[in-house]
Parts: sequence; structure tokens; C-alpha cells
Amino acid sequence: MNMPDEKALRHLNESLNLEPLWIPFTANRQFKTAPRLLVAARDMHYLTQDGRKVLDGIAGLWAVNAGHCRQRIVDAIKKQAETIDYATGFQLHHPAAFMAAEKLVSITPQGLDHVFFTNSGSEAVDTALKIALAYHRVRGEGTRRILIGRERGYHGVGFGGISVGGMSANRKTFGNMLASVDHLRHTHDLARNAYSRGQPEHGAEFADELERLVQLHDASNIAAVIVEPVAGSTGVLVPPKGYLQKLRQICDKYGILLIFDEVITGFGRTGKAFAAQTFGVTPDMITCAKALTNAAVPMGGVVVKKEIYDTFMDKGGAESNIEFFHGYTYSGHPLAAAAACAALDLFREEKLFERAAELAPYWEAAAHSLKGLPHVIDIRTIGLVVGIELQPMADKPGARAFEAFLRAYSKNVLIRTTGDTIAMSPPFIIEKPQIDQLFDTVRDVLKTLP
Ligand code: PXG
Ligand code: PLP
Repeated sequence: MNMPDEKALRHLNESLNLEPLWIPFTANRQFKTAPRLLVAARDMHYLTQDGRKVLDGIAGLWAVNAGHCRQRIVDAIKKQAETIDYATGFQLHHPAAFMAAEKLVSITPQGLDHVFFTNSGSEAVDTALKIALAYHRVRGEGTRRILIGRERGYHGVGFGGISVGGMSANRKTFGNMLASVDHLRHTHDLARNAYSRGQPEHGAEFADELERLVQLHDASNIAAVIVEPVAGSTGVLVPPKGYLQKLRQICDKYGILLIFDEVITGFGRTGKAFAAQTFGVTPDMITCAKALTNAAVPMGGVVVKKEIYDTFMDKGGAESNIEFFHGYTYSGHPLAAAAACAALDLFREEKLFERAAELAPYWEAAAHSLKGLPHVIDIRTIGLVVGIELQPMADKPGARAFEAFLRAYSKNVLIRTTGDTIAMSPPFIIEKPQIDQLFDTVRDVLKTLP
């Protein structure tokens, strides 16, 4: 680890001004009274400002799938920064973006073979929704304007993403958002599916809600359905057996595009490159981000079916016409593209998705060994992901899990909590003793929680 020494850490702690920064998704006032700073990282660990090595149980934030500061990615970024810092992608471009695109579509489900690059998952979601609307319009079905999301869905924080998203805290203070949106119900069914390993047995019929929405709105008005194959941010909700297949069938029946938001599930998290492959259901578009560059440089993307890309090209009119009026200053940024190329090479050469699949049974057994501990009401696993749902404290939703996070952090293990669910999703380079360390720490914490 590129470690700051003791003196440097002391200087940092004494000199850092915390006030000017408004920190995302954080209780700023509380944080600034007792800041938690990470100052370096390598492989499975972070170094904290007080000199502790913390085991990263969440791959940064579902993102650093190959482990931290991997030399190959660091070198690729350095080299690119010295070669070409930036080039506009508008009517010009640069080679690394094409190379990253080719590497990416070589691992996406067959038929999804063109990618539009963005800088984040939120932008990928907004881009996918715009592609859906523009696609129908260019085909002469411009009445298809309704976008359907799902309760407890997280699709980032752009206006598109919060509109189709289903987390009330992310929506309630932001006015009207997008018009013409509706939502499916979520698939969480504790009564029937508690302690499921892999896909739960019950709940394929929740997909029939889409039929109901089609009857309500009429298919001629519906553009797309967007879901996370496994809902991550709202507590690891694995799709019931048959559910995604049903969504696919209903979308096909009515000419509705199906978008899988794989910002979390992409790049091996469920044991295959994409959850679409794990579950055997191919959407029309996949949004991805996070581990695309192993999180080393921000980047996202929307991978679309050939038919969608071809439609824009075929119906684009004169060759000099721009087919899709959309793009970011940094779409396909050279540093991000170089990082993506290196990350995708690393995943392949170290067989990291296969490694995630091989470790999954050990992970699952360790996770479910927590059943019966105080406060635990459900444990859900898939690939290298676990959600451990706790009974909330009366009148204090989220407080019990957050206390677990603080206690685990003080015991040198980083976990993530959302509501009263603990979520863990380590880098795929994790070793079995480190899996034991993660779950043993969570076990100790659960035994002493208020
Ligand atoms: N879609 C999904 C499915 C995500 O998980 C986004 C879109 C947005 O990506 P960006 O790059 O704009 O953040 C995400 C992001 C959590 C947590 O605690 C997860 C995310 C973001 C913040 C917190 O699980 N995922
Ligand atoms: N706002 C202004 C004034 C801009 O000029 C631009 C881009 O040129 C943007 C926002 C969008 O920024 P980005 O392309 O990085 O998303």
C-alpha cells in the first residue's frame, strides 16, 4: 500500500478542513463531528486516517471487483494521462474508447453489441430512458412515452432515475419529476421467501402486474420497463424464480423494451459477467458502471441490442445527420476508457468472474450460519452478495443496522447498510479466511447490538 507514514497522517488529521465539502448520502453534521476517512487502499484493504487496516467487505461500493489499486489499471491510467488527457467525443474521437467498447460487448449477452458511454450509473440510466423514448419515436411509435420502474428500485439520482426509482426518501423532496411514469410492486416477500439461497421460490406472479399496467395504460403508450435484476441498494432483493422470464414475455408480447440496470450486478457479481446471463434472460438494454473500470475512473455505459442501434442508423436520414442528440463532455473519456480496458483484461486473465462463482457456495454457507442470531429476520444470498435483514428498533428505522456498521468499522471490517439491512459484496480476490473474518465480525457485532 502506498502508505502515508505516521507523520503524514498526523499532519492530515490536524490540517484537513472538513467544512467546505457537502458529502453525498451522508449525515454531514454527524460525520464532521467524528469523521471516518480512508487514506489509502490496496487489494482487500483500506487504510484509515488513524492508521488501521480495514477489510473491504463491500468492494468500495459494489464496484472494486478486482480489489484496490491493481497495478495494471494504475499503469494504464498513468500511461494514458501522459499520452492523451482528453479529446472531445463529439465529431472526433480517440482509440481507447473503441477498444473499451469492443472489450465490453465481448462479455455482454449475445445480441447486445453496441455501447454508449457515460460517466456514472445515473447517467447510464438517464441515457437508456432517452434511448427508449427516441427509439420508439424514430420507428414511428412516438406515443410510447410511459416508463415503468419498480418499488424499491434504485436507478441513481438523475431526474430520470429517481422518477422510475422506488425509494421514497430519494423522491419525496424533489417535486414532480418525470411525467408518464408508473411502477411495478417490489418482489420482497419475507413471509414466503425468508432465508432463501439464490433465487426465492415464490413470487413469479409479481410480474403479472405488468399485464395490469398494460391494461391500464395501453401498450401503445408504454416505452420501457426498467428493473435491477437483483435490487442492490434497497437491501439485496433477488428475483423470484421465473419472475424475470415473465417480465421478458410480457414485454415481448406488447413491444415494450426491457432494460436491466446492472450497475451493481454487472461484472461478475452474481457469478457470470452479467446477471442477465446468470438468470438466463436477455434484456434489450443493459446499464452498467462501477466495476466497468474497477471503479478507478468514473465511467458508465448503456449496452443496446443491435436492432436498437441499427434502427437509429437506418432511420437517421441523411448520412450527415446526428442520429441521437445526446452525449456527455466526458463520454468515453480517455482515462476512463484506458481503465476499462485494463479492468476488463484483468477480469478475464485472472478469471475473476469464475472465481466469484467458485467462492459463492462458501460465501452462502458462511452467510446463512448467522441465522438465529439476535435481531436477524432474513438472510438473502446470490453470487458474492448477501443481505442480512435486521428487525428495526421501534420508531428508529435504520438505526440498528447503522450501529452495526459503526461497530464493524471499529473492528476493522467495512460493511454497508441500507435501512435495516446489512449488505456485503467483497472484491472477488477475497480469500476464504477473509470471508470468515467478515462474517465472524458481523456475528460478534450482532451479539452485542442494542
Ligand atoms: N443503478 C443502480 C442499480 C445502482 O446501484 C446507480 C444506478 C447509480 O450509479 P451512480 O454511479 O450514479 O451512483 C446505482 C448506484 C448502496 C448504494 O448503498 C448503491 C449505489 C449508489 C449509492 C449507494 O447500495 N448504486
Ligand atoms: N452545463 C453547461 C453550461 C455546459 O456547457 C455543459 C456541457 O458543455 C453541461 C452543463 C453538461 O456537462 P457534461 O457534458 O459534463 O455533462
